[in-house]
Amino acid sequence: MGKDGSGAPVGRRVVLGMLGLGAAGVAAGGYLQNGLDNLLASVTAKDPTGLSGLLPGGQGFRFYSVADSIPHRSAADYRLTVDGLVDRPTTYTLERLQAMPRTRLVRDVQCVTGWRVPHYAFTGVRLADLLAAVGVRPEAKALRFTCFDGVYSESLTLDQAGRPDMLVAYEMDDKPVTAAHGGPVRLYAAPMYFYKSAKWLSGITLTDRVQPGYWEHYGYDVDAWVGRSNGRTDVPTS
Ligand SMILES: Nc1nc2c(c(=O)[nH]1)N[C@H]1C(S)=C(S)[C@@H](COP(=O)(O)O)O[C@H]1N2
Ligand SMILES: [Mo]
Repeated sequence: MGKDGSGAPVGRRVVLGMLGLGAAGVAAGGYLQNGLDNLLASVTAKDPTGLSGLLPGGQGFRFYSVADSIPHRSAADYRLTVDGLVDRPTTYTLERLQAMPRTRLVRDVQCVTGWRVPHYAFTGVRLADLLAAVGVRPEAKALRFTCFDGVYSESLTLDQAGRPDMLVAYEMDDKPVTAAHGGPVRLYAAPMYFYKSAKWLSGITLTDRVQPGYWEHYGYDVDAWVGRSNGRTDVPTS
C-alpha cells in the first residue's frame, strides 16, 4: 500500500511524473548531442523500467538519473557540506571522509521497480559517525540530502540516520563509486529501497522535520523500508 492507502493511484502518479521528466529530457536535447553519459541519463529518465539494464557495466544495476546528464566531480574537487541544526557546520573533502572510521556493508540492493542486486558491498562513513562529528542540536529531527545534479533530494529521520547500516559511501564493490553510480560520494541507505540512496551527494542539512525527497513527491513512501513500504513484499536483507 502507498501512504494514501491504495496502490493504483500511487503508481499512476509515479508514471505521470516519469512521463513529464521524459519530455523534459527530450526538450533538453537528450543523447544526440552529448555522448554516452547523456544517453544513459536520458534513457533512464524516460524508461526507468528496464531498457537501461541492457547497457554495459551495470552488474545488474540499472542506472538512474532524473537529471538530463550525469554530473562529474573529481575526487579532488568533491565537497560535502553538513549544515543546518548542527553545532559545527562542516565542509568535508573526500580525503577527510576517507580518514574517518570506515564501514563496509554487504547487502542486497533492492529497487522499488523490482530489480535486485544480491550481496553487494558498499563502503564509507556511517552517517551516525558524521553526525557525531558535527554535533546534532536538540531541535534537529531529520536530515535533508541534496545532490550536485542540482535536482535530486532525499530525507531520513534522525532515528533512521542513526542506524549502523546508513552510510555516506565512497566505494561500491571495493572500488571508487563511478560517476554513473553517483560518485565520488553517494548515500547508501541499506535497509531501504534504493531511491533513498541519493547519488552525487553534496549536502546534508539537519532540519526540524522531514522534507520529503524527489520521488516522494510522486507518491513513493518517505519511510522506504524494503518489504514494508510502497505496497511491496520484497524480502529484506538483515
Ligand atoms: N541524484 C540521484 N540519486 C538517485 C537517483 C537519481 O535519479 N538521482 N535515482 C535513485 C534510484 S530510483 C535508484 S534505483 C538508484 C539507482 O542507483 P544506480 O544508478 O547506482 O543503480 O539511485 C537513486 N539515487
Ligand atoms: Mo529506483
